[in-house]
Amino acid sequence: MKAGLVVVAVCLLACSAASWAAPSQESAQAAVEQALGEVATMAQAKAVTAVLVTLPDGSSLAITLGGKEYPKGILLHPAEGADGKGVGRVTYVLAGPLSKARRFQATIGVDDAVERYGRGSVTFIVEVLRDGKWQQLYASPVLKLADKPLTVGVDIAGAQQLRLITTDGGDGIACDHAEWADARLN
Ligand SMILES: [Ca+2]
Repeated sequence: MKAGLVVVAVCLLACSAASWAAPSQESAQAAVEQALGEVATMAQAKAVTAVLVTLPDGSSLAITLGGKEYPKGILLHPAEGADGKGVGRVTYVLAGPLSKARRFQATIGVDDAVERYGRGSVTFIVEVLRDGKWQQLYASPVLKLADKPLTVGVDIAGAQQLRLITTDGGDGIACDHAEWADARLN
């Protein structure tokens, strides 16, 4: 895989629940492994991972929140589970250089790309595994397409794993282009 590019989710432009392809377990694991490798080589720059929105034809779209483009970030579109609720998760093992990370920061919101459809509503949750226990460090309100992006900054010192979660905001996953723009560890 190219350095600096990790695909967590493949998202089609047509905005419906049926059109979105959930990442496979294999691709999610590959994303984590790539992220770890990348951070290992970019530790001095305090960078974490770069994830672009990649379309089926191989082209990429910049993440755009509130009219601002972000060259890096994570698209974590919730997927509908057997219970009908939409959830997306990605977990990073904070080993090696990552064990020195003290803060996780990102700008969160629903990508402007779904503006034409006039919908999209999600929540964002940050959890860490510390001393063998999962702790929730952050939970956003329901963010809708028209809402201003929010900034997340949490203390992750001493954590062994970092988990990012998005939910469908309680109304299904259609157009839920949930994005952690400029996600980084410091
Ligand atoms: Ca939703």
